[in-house]
Amino acid sequence: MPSIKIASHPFSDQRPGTSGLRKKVQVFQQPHYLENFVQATFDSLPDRHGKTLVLGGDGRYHNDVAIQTILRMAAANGFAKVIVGQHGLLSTPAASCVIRKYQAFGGLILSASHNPAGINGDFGIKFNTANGGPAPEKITEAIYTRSLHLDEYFISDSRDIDLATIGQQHIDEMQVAIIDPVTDYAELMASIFDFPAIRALLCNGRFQMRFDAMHAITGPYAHEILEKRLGAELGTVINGTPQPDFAQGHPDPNLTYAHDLVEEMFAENAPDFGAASDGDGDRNMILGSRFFVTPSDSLAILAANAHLIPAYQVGLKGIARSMPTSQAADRVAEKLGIPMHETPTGWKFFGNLLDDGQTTLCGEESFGTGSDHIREKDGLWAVLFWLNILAARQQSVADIVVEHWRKFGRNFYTRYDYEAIPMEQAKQLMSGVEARLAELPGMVMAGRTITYADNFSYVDPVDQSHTTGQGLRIGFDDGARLIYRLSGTGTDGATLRVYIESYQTEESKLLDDAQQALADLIELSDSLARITEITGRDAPTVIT
Ligand code: G16
Repeated sequence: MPSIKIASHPFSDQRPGTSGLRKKVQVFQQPHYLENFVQATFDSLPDRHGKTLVLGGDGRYHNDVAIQTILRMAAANGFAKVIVGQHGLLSTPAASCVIRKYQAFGGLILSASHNPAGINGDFGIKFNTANGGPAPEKITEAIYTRSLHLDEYFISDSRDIDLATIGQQHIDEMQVAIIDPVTDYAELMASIFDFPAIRALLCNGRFQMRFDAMHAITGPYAHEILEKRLGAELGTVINGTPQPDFAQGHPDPNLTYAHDLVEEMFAENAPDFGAASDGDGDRNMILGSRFFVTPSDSLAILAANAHLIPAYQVGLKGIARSMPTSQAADRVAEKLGIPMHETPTGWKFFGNLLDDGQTTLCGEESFGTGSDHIREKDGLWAVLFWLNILAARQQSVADIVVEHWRKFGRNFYTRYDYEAIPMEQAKQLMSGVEARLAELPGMVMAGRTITYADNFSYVDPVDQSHTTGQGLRIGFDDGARLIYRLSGTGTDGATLRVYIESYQTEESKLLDDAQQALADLIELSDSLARITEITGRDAPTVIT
């Protein structure tokens, strides 16, 4: 079939955000909208000819249609081969794993992560480079610039490919390899962790675990790895069949949205260990019996226990965290005598540090943890890491966390999200705080002295790229911090995120409730930014 050139017109709203282009499904369904973004991406990659592309998504509504379109466009744009997950499925971490394993030129991942799906939900697409990680800003900006002028795209005139059958097919000259989406990833996990020890824990007749796949992509991965390869009892994985609308849920593994799991983990006779992952499988939430582990604490605890994991026994090269993530991991890095890196929000900022061997573990407060095994955060990897620690230490989750606090002190932490506020209000609020940054240092607020106040910027130590405007930080003399930031992943108005942290070493206060321990800072965060006054909201949409 010949490739054809289709006349189109530029779209003005195709600038990728924190993680690719995310929009309402209906936006993506506009004629030429997806095609324009894909062509803008291909045009930004002049050396793509004759190369291999990886393709897959989290199975959300529109995934199937978009996959076929992209396959035809890849054929018309000179790719020699596309490796695609069966049924068009690949979790984000699995896509990163496959890109690296088969030394592909890059990959397109179709997902809007934890955002709801379905015809009225969100869709998304992002490009990952040959290292398996999200494209850096110089590429995403080039894609955006190209999209502003693009008025034609190239697509093969061929029919849809049968994506149900594993094996080789062709579109014109291009080879399409349909692979099992789980196998390569499962093998990678087995090479990192002590599977026999985890199997012994899961099969000891006492240990109970629950994993909530939230009707999204991690279901098949969790069934295969936890139940089949590691012998966990059938039923360990709940909500394990991916659905295009995620059963009308919100597949964000936090205390609000993972309610099935949270209910069970906080009931009498709760399982020993609970975990959940998100829409595309890169996030994780870790729970013990009636115990929640904050993502920031989780990163610190993984780092402090990494010597128990086969792949990390050689030692960690460094730890990296996004700026709003609590400073708990910094204390572990200090103790281990390894570098600690603070980056802007967005996994893409870890890529250079990982490629350059400057860090081994990375983490974000937004329920993301990962390592140099791939270049994306990785939900099931974090779950297996915890299982490996539990198998080695034979203690409860709560005991491990409390012991950690006794040794390192506790970083109390909470995040307040105000979702879907009008953009104008969000801008007014942020510029109001920004205007005060210069006068804040030296002032005493919430019983503490402010030592610095700035708008976070970052110079990448590897390529010296400079990123500015990454969140307003107010730091106090006792280690406490208040941070204001606008989300880069929302699709509805603006989402204001307020990150609140304090540091406590007094033994008698280590087990205090976080909301109470942070009450004075929470109050200050509202009055300082005039949140209630400007937005009219008297409570956040989500507290984590
Ligand atoms: C994405 C990025 C993460 C980031 C998160 C939250 O996660 O990959 O690095 O921390 O968004 O971003 P924001 O605060 O701007 O909404 P995911 O899981 O949505 O791909």
